Amino acid sequence: MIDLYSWTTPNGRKVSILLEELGVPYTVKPINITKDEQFAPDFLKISPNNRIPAIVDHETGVQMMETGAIMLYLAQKYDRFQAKGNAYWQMMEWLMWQMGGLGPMLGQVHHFVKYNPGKAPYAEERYSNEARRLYRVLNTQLEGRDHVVGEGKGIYTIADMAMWPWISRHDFQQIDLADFPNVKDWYERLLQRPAVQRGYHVPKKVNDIPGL
Ligand SMILES: N[C@@H](CCC(=O)N[C@@H](CS)C(=O)NCC(=O)O)C(=O)O
Repeated sequence: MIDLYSWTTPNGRKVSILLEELGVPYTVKPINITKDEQFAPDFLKISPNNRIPAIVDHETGVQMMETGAIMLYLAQKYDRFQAKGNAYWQMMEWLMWQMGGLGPMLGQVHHFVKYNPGKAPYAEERYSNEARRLYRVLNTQLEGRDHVVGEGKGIYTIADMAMWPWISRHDFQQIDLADFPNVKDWYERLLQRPAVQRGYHVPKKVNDIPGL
């Protein structure tokens, strides 16, 4: 059995969506980051960076923080939602792009534009421009494809699951998905998946899923 320590955020939802897609049993341990529960000593033993999500896999003894690592671990453990051959490295490429670019930059947009507007105009402009640039990159990658990686139409991998919860907050980022039609189609395609919908509402439902 896997314990998932998480909260209702894009990073948390990446892993709950993957666990729902895998259909494996897991127990959710809510860590309310609005109440600083991520700093509790017991949680720090699992996630020394005091961030959610984290997992403990009681079957293997593995405990981990960092979504990129957690998703690779789970994809490898169950041998699902990972590309093979050269496409494996393409999956790594886009997973790293999400971890180092899309997630952190959109996170900055949420911080400055959504939650602290007017306090730092330069930061608002810089991160909003960067967000639009990243949406353009993703839109180009999705041209003619159903998924971010793989040959032809592509295959559904952890790279898609890592990006989708960030794109689900396009309203926070003041992004109109109509400006990025390939991203919009991809977003709506994944939105129809029952596992994505279930994973979004972990550890609890706080709002309707945008676009549903
Ligand atoms: N690189 C980390 C980022 C995790 C992260 O930033 N989590 C946020 C929620 S989305 C958090 O726990 N924030 C609590 C805090 O800032 O103290 C990952 O991918 O797991």
